[in-house]
Amino acid sequence: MNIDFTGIRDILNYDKILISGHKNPDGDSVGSALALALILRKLGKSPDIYIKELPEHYKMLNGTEMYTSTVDNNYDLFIALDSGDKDRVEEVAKQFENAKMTYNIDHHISNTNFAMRNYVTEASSTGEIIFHVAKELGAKIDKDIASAIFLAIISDTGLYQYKNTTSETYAVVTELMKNDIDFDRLIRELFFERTYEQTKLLGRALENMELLFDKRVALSTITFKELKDINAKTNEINGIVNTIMQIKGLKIAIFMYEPAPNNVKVSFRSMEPYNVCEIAQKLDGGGHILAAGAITKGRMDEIKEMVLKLVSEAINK
Ligand SMILES: [Mn+2]
Repeated sequence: MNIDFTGIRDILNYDKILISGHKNPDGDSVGSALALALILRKLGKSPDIYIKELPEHYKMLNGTEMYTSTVDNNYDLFIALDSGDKDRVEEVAKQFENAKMTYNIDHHISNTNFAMRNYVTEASSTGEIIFHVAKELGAKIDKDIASAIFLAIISDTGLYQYKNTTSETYAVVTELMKNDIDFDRLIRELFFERTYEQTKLLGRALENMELLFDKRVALSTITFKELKDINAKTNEINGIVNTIMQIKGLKIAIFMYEPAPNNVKVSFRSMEPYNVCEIAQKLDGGGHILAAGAITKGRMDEIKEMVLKLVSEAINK
């Protein structure tokens, strides 16, 4: 790994340490923060890890009781993880400003080097960097640390399917596997497990799906009533749009549902060169070029018409 770790060992000179990932934490944010906290705990430190609310599907990791949403105002050292810029730690921005020393460990090439010390390099995930941090600090990787780093890596690489996966990533995973981690359980729980209601909901969504614009676009909807009938919670909706996007030859996948009456959430996925972020922005949403979304007020049929008009413009451009 091509990274200058000069000064990283100074972490051990501080006593009151706060570790933070980014807002709306993903698996890399959660896993790398937990791994670093466990590493520091092995070295005699008791860091706090800030998280507003730990998403349910990360609770399978050991050590998650270390996460807290109540933090003090004054820390000696603030370590920001997986955050490309200072805005990403907004919920603890005050703690960042107040800290005597700040570290920034991240793998986003767009990182703005916003801390006093910055350890930024291209890697599959922040978790992959934390593996090397453990070596630098002289901490022995154990099963819990290895599991947290493993979760970070599989989460950011989509189980090694994205281009950010490198031979170095596999080399790190090879080391992690020596710690007897429950990789099968972690992979299943993170990527494949669905509740009964989620499975019913997916079935209904696929049944409701229409193929449009010369088979280039697929759209599906779930109404508030259908959601109630299946007894599904709104956090069980995740991933339906990705399943739709798996259709061979599809360019744009759209999934719309009503979390509440007259409230419609729209999710988009696309293949290059189609930019669904532009479409989402016209609905006051946003996201990435190939994955975006919006929450809109109004009736499902009205919003669907609006969405199809925007999609038609984008696809016929
Ligand atoms: Mn990441």
